[in-house]
Amino acid sequence: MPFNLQDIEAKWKRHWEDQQLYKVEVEDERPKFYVLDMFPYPSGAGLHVGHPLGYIASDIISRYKRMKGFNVLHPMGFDAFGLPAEQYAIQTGVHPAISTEKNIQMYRTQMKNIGFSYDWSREIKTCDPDYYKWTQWIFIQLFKNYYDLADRSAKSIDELIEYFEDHGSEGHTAFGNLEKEFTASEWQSFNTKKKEDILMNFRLAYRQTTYVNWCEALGTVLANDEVKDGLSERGGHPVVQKPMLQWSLRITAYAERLLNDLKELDWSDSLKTMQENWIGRSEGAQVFFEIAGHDDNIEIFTTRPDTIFGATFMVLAPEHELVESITTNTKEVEAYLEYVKTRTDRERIADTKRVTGAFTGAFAIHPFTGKKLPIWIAEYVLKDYGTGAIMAVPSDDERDQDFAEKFDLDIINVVDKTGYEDSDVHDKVGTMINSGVLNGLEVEEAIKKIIDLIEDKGLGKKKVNYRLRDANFSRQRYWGEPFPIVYDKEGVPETVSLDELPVELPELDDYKPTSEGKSPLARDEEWMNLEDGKKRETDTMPGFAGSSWYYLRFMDPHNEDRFASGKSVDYWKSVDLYIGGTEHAVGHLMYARFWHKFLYDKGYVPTVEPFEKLINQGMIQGLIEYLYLRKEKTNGRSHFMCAGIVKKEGNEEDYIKIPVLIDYVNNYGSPASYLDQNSIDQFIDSRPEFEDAIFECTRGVYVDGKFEAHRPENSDSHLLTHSEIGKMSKSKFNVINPDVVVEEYGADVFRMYEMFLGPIEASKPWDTHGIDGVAKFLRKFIDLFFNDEDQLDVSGDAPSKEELKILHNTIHKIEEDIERFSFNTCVSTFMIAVNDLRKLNSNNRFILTELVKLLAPFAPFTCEELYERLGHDNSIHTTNYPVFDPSKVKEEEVVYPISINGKKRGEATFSADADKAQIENDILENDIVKKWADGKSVKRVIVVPGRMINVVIQ
Ligand code: ANZ
Repeated sequence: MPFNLQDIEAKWKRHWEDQQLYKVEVEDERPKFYVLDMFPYPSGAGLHVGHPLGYIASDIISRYKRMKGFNVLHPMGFDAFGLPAEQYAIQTGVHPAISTEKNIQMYRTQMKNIGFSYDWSREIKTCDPDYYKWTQWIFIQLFKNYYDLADRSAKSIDELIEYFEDHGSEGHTAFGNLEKEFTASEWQSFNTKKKEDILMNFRLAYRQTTYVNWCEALGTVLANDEVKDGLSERGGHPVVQKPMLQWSLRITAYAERLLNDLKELDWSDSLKTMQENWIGRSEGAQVFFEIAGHDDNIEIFTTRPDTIFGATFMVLAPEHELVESITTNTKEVEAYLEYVKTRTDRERIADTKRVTGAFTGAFAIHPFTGKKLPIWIAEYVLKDYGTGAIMAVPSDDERDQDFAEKFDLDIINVVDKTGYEDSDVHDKVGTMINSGVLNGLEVEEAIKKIIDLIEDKGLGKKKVNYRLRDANFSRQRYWGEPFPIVYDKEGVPETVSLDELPVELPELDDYKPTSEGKSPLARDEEWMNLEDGKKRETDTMPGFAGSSWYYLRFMDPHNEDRFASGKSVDYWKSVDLYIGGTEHAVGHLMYARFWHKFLYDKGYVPTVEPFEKLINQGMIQGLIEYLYLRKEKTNGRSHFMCAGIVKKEGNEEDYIKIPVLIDYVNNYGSPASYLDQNSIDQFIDSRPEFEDAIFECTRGVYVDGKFEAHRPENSDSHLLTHSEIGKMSKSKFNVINPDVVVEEYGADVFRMYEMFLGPIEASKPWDTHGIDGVAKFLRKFIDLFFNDEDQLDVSGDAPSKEELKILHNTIHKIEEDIERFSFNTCVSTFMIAVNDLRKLNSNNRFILTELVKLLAPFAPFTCEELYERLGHDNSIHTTNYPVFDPSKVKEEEVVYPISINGKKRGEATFSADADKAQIENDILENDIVKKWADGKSVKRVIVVPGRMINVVIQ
């Protein structure tokens, strides 16, 4: 081996950094290409081999585009605010900024080891005050704007104020809910607080009462996934839904545009569908039902107004604002409300089998029949969807049907589906019956007719509803962006002035939330209380704040006067290629699109979408080894059983599976599938709570650290585990650190191997069986350049036709495959090319120089070294990409299949540039044709050049 792969890495890493090879600037005359990875949260665990999969793909594209003459922006940064650092701080007292910085350093080193061509001069961290200054600035813009439905654009709230001054609320076109209309003179007479309360209904960043998961015992608000069955995941304490005033972002204003603009994006269909479902557009009607003996109406949203004659009762969400005023059945309702408090929205949606509810005692009046409909409250009606109230049609809605059956309510069939045998209750088909004026109509006609009637009678109107909810933007945590908001003595919020930005996070001694469920910032009185009795907002922003616009900051990361200069956003525009995991399909990608559209409306960015093309890399999975733990203890002891015993004799439901550590590093994908005495000791070390557990295997039992044989003593007794393929994660003990692989094989082998594992979008288990094959390929490639004494040995002769053909076929295939992001097939193409050149004993300088350029995006270290050894003093990564010449791969001869009367009878070879007329002529002299003609006449010859010849004989 002329050089060791690992030895050259340090040299080139330093060199690229010294030369600032990947640093870019705006260059107006050059075309740009912006390739972005979803930036990571720097956790203490570091990168595992799953993370770089997308990074390697994007790096290949970046290097390829650079060599194709593009000015490539390829940055990296860190999504650095978040819960783990805060929890670590609570446990250890180490400030999150310190632990985060340490983790970032580890990530940066790991990434540099893999040779990514990031422009590190643009690195950003969302927790950096210079960065979050602009996150706060965007929040202020959202606060100061509303969405105008007439213009379909964000507008300054001052314009709305002006409108109210002149016209009152009548005819306004702002997106939002107004509780009560007012005139211009009423508006003028309102005090500041009242005006602010009204404006809060329209601002794009606004405060409203939302429900949080409140755990009294832990004294904290919990995220949805920290709650299970009404209990905190940590500690199992009761969690209730508690109303709290919190900041929200009015993303719902953009629902329609977020949906429509999806069409133009080069994203996968599955990703688009996920976003469509999340936005959840439903067409239907809003209908008002009077309440007997009350002035108030119940407003419902239905997608099936045609079934209105089948409505036999009404259901309100338990949190509906009318519940209190209409309830006469107080005891039952109060008890039910207590129960609902323990249920998260997620559980309420998921538990379709749990049918619960309470009758309020009140009745609504059916707008067409005048019948009295009992009004119930039930958890299956959600407060935040539609209007939080429904007309229940048990004949055509499953949940309503279950409810009616359980509580013995009427069911009236209104849709006759006998003509539609294969249809089920969800299909909008059938003929209307028992439905007064609608009788005899088909469902689709009935929907149109009833909406007309509803509108004519002033009972409501046609309406489009979206499932999308406004985004809760407050967290009662420390490690996030402070809000740029202060409250005056009356509690009216105002934004801090721009020259006061950033509002920096203060240092604290204690990072726990306060006992009232406020953020720990509320403990820092000095920070919170300002002169004139004003107070700062003490909540912080959620994780998605900083990640909603980071791609813009990369365009101009050090700008102190603007989030990014106009010049830079006009040049870089939006991300051409974005690569990341599907876990961000709806959260991050939806919020970023929303912020981008808002900034577009305000003229800050020139494009309507942030990410033109998006690829979701698949997950690299790992083997997880599980021990089975019996749910019921044996004599008060935890009891682990051999997987084999459970599979054979046990009932899996009676066991809990506990992931255990397997020795991956030494075994590379062939883990021990059993635990011996030594491993059990290790397990107990890591999980001391199982110190006195019993470990039972087919051959005996381990108790108190000793093995007792059931059967004749057997020295290699062990506890069989059960293996499954699953997520690679620290908690599953199956994480493989790329550093280890890079150290053993070199970064280039690691890069190519990850690509070789399979299509970028597919999930695949980490399996190192093939890694030696890739290492061998790279060695063979290098060997083409050197003789047996490891000296460079390339021939300066003109390349032969065969060599040129191999080269240009390779250029063609690699280029085509890179353009369609098929990197695994690129690796195979390289392998084939090297084998073909070896067969020719080729060491041609020209061919090898071109080939090394083709390989450079994949194996940047090796190719840079080879290029230097070939005598170049510039970097290979800034040279021009080889150009495919079709004439070099043209076949000299073409073998044609000959068919006689449509049946293949033989073959004939013609020169590749023989024209049609010539072939038609020459084929008549062909022996096969002569034989089959056998004296008969040739009626017609059909030639498809390059493809086939058919001779018609009669
Ligand atoms: C009467 C009806 C009859 C309905 C029927 C459905 C079928 P999507 O498509 O999801 O928008 N609904 C409305 N608001 C609700 C809420 N807050 N919680 C739970 N359910 C709610 O579905 C809209 C339908 O879901 C509405 O149409 C309503 O039930 C219910 F044969 O009204 B329907």
